[in-house]
Amino acid sequence: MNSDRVLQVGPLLPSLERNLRERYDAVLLDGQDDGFLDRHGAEFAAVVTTARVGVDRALMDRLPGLRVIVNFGVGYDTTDVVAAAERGIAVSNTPDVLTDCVADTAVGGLIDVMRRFSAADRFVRRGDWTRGPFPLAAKVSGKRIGILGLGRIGRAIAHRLQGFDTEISYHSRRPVEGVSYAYAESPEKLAAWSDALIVATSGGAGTRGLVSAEVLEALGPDGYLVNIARGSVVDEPALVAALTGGRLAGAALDVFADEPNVPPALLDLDSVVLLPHIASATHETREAMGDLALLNLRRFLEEGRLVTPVPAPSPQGRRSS
Ligand code: 8YV
Repeated sequence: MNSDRVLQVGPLLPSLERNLRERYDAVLLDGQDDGFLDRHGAEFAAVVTTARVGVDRALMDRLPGLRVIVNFGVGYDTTDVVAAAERGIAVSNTPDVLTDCVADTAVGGLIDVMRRFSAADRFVRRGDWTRGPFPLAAKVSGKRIGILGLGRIGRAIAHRLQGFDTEISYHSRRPVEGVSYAYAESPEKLAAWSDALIVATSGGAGTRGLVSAEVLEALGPDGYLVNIARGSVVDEPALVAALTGGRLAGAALDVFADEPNVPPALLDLDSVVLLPHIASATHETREAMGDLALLNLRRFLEEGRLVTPVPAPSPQGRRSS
């Protein structure tokens, strides 16, 4: 029996799916009958999945021959990396290749929510311009921007925002060496200082609810929130309450706690920019992510090593991507 098979878990980029089928004769788990894993689970050495789906402990238990999980996406909070480490299963992700697009989206969201471009677009389409001018918005250049999580993406956001003469401060688990931005001791202190707070941490247990009701209160009624990280990092009910109660000026959100479900209260709010998790969603970047996922799979199956392994899990570690 072939015990080196590749299992696809969750829908992937069509070109990646095609490559997996053509080069590895990969099998798609979705749509298989209930007994499929009982009959064939032991045959799979590799899983290729996406940051949106991942592999939990229960699925690993049904794949006793599994040696590698290749994750399409930089975030891997949907894969239980502790369970993988216990079983000696290697895990890879797709860092770096998406940094530009995610940082571009953060800056785009920031400008959109502060200058109210999406709201102004709706205003024009509704025909409201013929009845009077659009209300004034908030200036972006020169503002104080707090970045929560100064990993690759956080740094790329900061780098872009320097071009807007903004002041930048950040909070992460510990100060990052070699950067000149001021370090804030806590998310609350960062939010209290910031005109806008950009969330760029990784998801998972270590960052769950990091942007709490207290952090949103510190950001205040003139403050803006941008989230391109994970919905789990923000206390979403508290965010909705702050926005609907006028205790936060606005938010640009690419990620939500229960995607693709967006809190209904946000749908009618003109002060929020709502994006369907598209920060990395360009042809160029998604192809590069697919190529890197394939490279990880090939190297692992041929040479037993990954090109971009995820860091070893640290208990409750708060990481930045
Ligand atoms: C993608 C992401 O939405 O890389 C991540 O962590 O969230 C995004 O790039 C995801 O990987 C697509 O499935």
